[in-house]
Amino acid sequence: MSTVDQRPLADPEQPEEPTNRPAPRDRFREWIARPYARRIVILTVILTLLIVPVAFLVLHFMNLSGGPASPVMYEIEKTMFVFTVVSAPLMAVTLAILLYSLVGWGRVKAKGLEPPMQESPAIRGNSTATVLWISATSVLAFFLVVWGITELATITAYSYGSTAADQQPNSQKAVVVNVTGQQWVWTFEYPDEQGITSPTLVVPVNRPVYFNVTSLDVVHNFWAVELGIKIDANPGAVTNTGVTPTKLGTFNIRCAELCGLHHAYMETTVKVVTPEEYQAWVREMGGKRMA
Ligand SMILES: [Cu+2]
Repeated sequence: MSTVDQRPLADPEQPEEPTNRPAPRDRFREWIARPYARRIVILTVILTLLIVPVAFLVLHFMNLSGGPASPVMYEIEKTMFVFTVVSAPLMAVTLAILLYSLVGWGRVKAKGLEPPMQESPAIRGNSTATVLWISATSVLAFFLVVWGITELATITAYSYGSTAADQQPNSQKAVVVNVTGQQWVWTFEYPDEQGITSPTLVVPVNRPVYFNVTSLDVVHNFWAVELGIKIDANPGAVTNTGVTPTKLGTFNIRCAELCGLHHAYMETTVKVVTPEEYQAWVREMGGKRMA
């Protein structure tokens, strides 16, 4: 038995007689009456309902490692979640068609069956479907663009301290840290604390920290994961970013720019401590900051 479809293909140059075309509502009824269409719609709904809690769980498990440890990271995680939820139906319908095609048509082929005959006019060329698809995806995309630009402004304001002081989580004088990347270590220098240096970052909680970032050799990228800040470390130039840590704990710092053989091991930690612990650490490191 041949599995090659011998039916004549529709000639796109010769559309059906308009008088024979059913009304859009009837076409939709015919379409949804097809068993595979109904199964794909049901699969889409189930997958949408699955994707949202999975996204929530992923964020939850990410937070087990300590984040979000700053307002910036909180905004970033909120944005990741909103983007996932809004794109979930589109991801679901794509996955539903893919899964149904793989499983359903795989079974047809395995059993040596003929593919089902066309049951009603193809949805291709249906202007109602086209308009619905384009409007729905445009509205979603527009929402995400507006959300993204708004969040970007918020995050930039938090990171660079350009927000008015009363909108900052804390308006105290910033701790300044000079960050230097080199193959394959980070060094943190505190110019306001007699220039003490440390291979790990230690900062007080609820106080702005301002970073001057540079590199001694190639391009690196200073990424404080749970604090939600990330900026290039370029040789011969200084880049700036800032953050106000709002959670006590030890968090990750990584290099986020492929910089050579041991790039993957170019990591250290940031310890967010109480102001008293910070003073004690500064004294222990040789600084003499007054309380
Ligand atoms: Cu690097």
